[in-house]
Amino acid sequence: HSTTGARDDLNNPPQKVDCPKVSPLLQGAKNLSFDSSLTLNDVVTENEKVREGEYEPPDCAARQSVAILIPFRKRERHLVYFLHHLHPFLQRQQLHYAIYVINQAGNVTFNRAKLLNVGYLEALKDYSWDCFILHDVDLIPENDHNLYVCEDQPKHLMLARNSSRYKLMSPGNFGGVTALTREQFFQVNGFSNSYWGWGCEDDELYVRVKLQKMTIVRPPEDVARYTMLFHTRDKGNEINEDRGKLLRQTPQIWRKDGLNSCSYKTLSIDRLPLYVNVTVDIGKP
Ligand code: UDH
Repeated sequence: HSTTGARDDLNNPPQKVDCPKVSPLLQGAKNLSFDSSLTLNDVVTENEKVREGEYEPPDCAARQSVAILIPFRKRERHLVYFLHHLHPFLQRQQLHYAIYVINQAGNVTFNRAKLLNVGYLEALKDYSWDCFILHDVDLIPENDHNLYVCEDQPKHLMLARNSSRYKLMSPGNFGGVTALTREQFFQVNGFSNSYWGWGCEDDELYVRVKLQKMTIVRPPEDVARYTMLFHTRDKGNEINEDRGKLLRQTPQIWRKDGLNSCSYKTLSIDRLPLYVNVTVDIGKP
């Protein structure tokens, strides 16, 4: 494609050149701060270039279009910090991206995995995203060399947290923040919809990936570091006592329990300035 923008014809706008392989805007490791007086409105003001949760680099064509999917219920304070840090972080990486918050309606048991399936299906109605980042709201990346793009294999991005003194996660861990292409997530049939409450839905995705003979790629250990926002166990997300039994059934059930069986009712889609808020009734256990 063209590399000069000489002609500025409305019907034929100049094509942008590809963004460089390594963004010149990266800053490396950062000490993050969390100001308790920060409001969502402040973050909106900081991010005027974000429209309905979406952003594109102004001067170059992003190498990937990435949907960030956040499973969510009643973590408003965490979300303010998340948006405050993540929007500039993603912009420094010169990505075309949008943030989707998948908000579970009602008070029945939380289901992180099913919410992420819903996020994938709903986001694809907006745009044919190349890459999906499945992201807990309480994890904030500390180093912008931790690239929020997909690779030819599924990627695990959260390898160490301040809360565990940056001790490396075990190689079998696939939780917190992961990146799968549209095709990879489709190939494993997404997550199981059957994990109500806390635990093992991320291990189950790992098994699905392995059953497809895919491998897991990881960023360098020193960049895959996160600050975890403090919280206690949420009401409605108690430990799932069936998780071990369910996990052993993965080889038998993955084909019929996943994206292809994810039934839900979308209650609202609010295109807010900094994110798309999808409120969904996902049923009950
Ligand atoms: N989440 C919500 N609302 C909830 C439950 C979970 O938004 O009520 C989302 C949120 O994105 C969160 C993610 O699901 O980051 C994972 O849930 P979690 O943070 O509860 O899981 P984690 O393993 O913590 O981080 C488990 C309980 C830890 C208790 C710690 C006591 N020291």
